[in-house]
Amino acid sequence: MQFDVLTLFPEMFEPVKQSIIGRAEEKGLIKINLINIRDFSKDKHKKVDDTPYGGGAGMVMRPDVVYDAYSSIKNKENAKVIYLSPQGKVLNQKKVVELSKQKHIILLCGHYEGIDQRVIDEIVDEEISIGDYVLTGGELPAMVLIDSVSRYVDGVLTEDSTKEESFSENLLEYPQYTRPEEFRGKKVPDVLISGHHENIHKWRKEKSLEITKQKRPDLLK
Ligand code: 4G3
Repeated sequence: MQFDVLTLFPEMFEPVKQSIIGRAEEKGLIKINLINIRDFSKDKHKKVDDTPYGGGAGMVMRPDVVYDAYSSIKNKENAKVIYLSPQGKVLNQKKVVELSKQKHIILLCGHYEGIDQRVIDEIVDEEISIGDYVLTGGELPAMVLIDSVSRYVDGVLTEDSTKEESFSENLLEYPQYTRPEEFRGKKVPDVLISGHHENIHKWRKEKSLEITKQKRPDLLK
């Protein structure tokens, strides 16, 4: 799966190249291309933004510069262009799984007060938000999307870690325990030590339900 990221701050994506996602890229399972929008400014000062028509605070990213950066991406005929913005539909696990079936995703990261509406209307297929709060740019949301979607690309994670995952069944995770068997007077639940796989499965399912009722009853509705 290929991600092309249109951004003014490609250096922000450095940490993504580490960890599990970095490993997946080394294995050739995913590819992350960073496109610096500033490289497409024709201005001698490499300016990418300007004052808003009609007045008001802040700056707006110019449509021509963003469009030229987008145009530089090759073989984008079947790509889905996503704009990360607080006005988008809020990302959830169902959407993450749906996006993981795409071969090619282009992520547009905005800054300042936003991007000129005309280039958004011209190139964007879908507007997505990672939650109801405002950030200084779309880069962190783009990284959240890359990370969450890449987990579902074949070979990135071990088989059972995504299958067993409670969120795909709309339930929260059951509690996990490891050694020591006793910690500050607290014992690991007997059933987990019993080796009785059927009972363990039943216990975990019950715990998932109990925790979801307690912490996120909205997920059961
Ligand atoms: C566009 C996304 C981009 C318009 C981006 C601000 C939060 C999210 C930006 C705009 C962002 C989010 C950049 N902040 N909740 N900031 O996904 O007003």
